[in-house]
Amino acid sequence: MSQPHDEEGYSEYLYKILVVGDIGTGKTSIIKRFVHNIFSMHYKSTIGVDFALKVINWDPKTEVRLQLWDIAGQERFGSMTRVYYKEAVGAMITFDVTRMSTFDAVAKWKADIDSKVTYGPEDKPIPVVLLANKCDLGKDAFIKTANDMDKYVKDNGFIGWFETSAKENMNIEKAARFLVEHILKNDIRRNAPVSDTVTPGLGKPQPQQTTGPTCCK
Ligand SMILES: Nc1nc2c(ncn2[C@@H]2O[C@H](COP(=O)(O)OP(=O)(O)OP(=O)(O)O)[C@@H](O)[C@H]2O)c(=O)[nH]1
Ligand SMILES: [Mg+2]
Repeated sequence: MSQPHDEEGYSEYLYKILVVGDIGTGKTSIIKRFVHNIFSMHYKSTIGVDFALKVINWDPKTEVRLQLWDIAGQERFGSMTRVYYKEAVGAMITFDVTRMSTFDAVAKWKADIDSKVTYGPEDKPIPVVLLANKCDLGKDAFIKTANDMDKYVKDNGFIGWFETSAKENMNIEKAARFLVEHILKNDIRRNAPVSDTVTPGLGKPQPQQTTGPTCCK
């Protein structure tokens, strides 16, 4: 594979990011806000997996393309996640601050990711950021204190956590940038030129694996 730098030192990176978390916690809404800057209260549950591409001009010489895999909450009970997780280099796990059960499920999602996807020769866990979503529904709705959350993420191997709101557009970009910083620092897949992995002209990237899932949308 060629180096990602061209003659002028311009680099493009493509990273596959998983967005997981229990049903209705706001994964699709977070992605729609991040990619298209739109939000709707209308709930249409994702079936299987959906995709979105977000291009970030990281700095004048670096473009980062995030291929976001929006995995349906109901997939925690299915058998496809191993296939969906393949070659991911980072993840976001969401929970709904008004529903304790969705927070309880966070550990299950994290364990699922850690057991099914790693990076590098040492098989390190991929960086995962925790999103406490729907924080617009009120501070009182928040089910953990900030100190508890700091401790929780440290104890459970997350790189960090953010209170987010897809509705109010709060902290989504910040959380994504934080994750990308870690991915870049890890130097994961830096040698993969974008032209090898992105289908030109398609807003919706194709799944990278050949034995992959049927995309259900
Ligand atoms: N108030 C509020 N509502 C939100 C927020 N994010 C999502 N919602 C609402 O929560 C519901 C579920 O959001 P989705 O984004 O579809 O949730 P999901 O995690 O993709 O759900 P599945 O695809 O079923 O796994 C929708 O009615 C959204 O409008 C938020 O930040 N604040
Ligand atoms: Mg969804």
